[in-house]
Amino acid sequence: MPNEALIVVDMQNDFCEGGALAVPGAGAVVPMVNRLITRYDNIVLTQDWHPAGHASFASSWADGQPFSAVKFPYGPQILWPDHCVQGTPGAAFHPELIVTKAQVIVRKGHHKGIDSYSAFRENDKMTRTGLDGYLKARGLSRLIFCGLALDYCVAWSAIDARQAGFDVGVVLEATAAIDLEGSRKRMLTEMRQAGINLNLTA
Ligand code: VGL
Ligand code: ZN
Repeated sequence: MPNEALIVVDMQNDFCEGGALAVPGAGAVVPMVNRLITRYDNIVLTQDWHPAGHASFASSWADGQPFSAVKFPYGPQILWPDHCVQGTPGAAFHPELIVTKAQVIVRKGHHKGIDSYSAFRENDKMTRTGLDGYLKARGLSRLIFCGLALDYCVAWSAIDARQAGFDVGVVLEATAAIDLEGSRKRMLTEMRQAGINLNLTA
């Protein structure tokens, strides 16, 4: 469909097996995502792209513990292991991902003090990435999401997309979750409540 875009979220080495923030089952997602990429005409890739010493890294704080929840000026934030540092192999796309068809790559998390799970809006809920304007300028009104991680960057992106007025679906079998303290189940519920179609297949 000419008004559809596939949004491939954070298919990067650090989120795959052996990476700094490996998502269980990520390797199996790659062929599923590639199947979707061959099927869609309009492709957006997102890339988590942090400067060294990013505020979301536990190592940036004196007593920072990876996977602990802390309070940032903009609200709750989870501290993560160092990951997807700009220009490092961990920040590169998985070597088997079909990247040639992508028309745009949105990099997020590049402001040192603000994390960005969503590809539309950073975690302060104010700073915008510009993806919304790009999609609307191209007349792309129906968005299909896949990639990593289901319960963080995929879910936050999909929910923001709904709030921005897009028709949204997620291909669950082309995703994998971090599942931190029930986050997978919680975000599936939030997505369903937001009117996101979770019944698409690869
Ligand atoms: C992500 C945690 C930190 C993701 C990115 O891609 O879901 N999660 N940075
Ligand atoms: Zn990140």
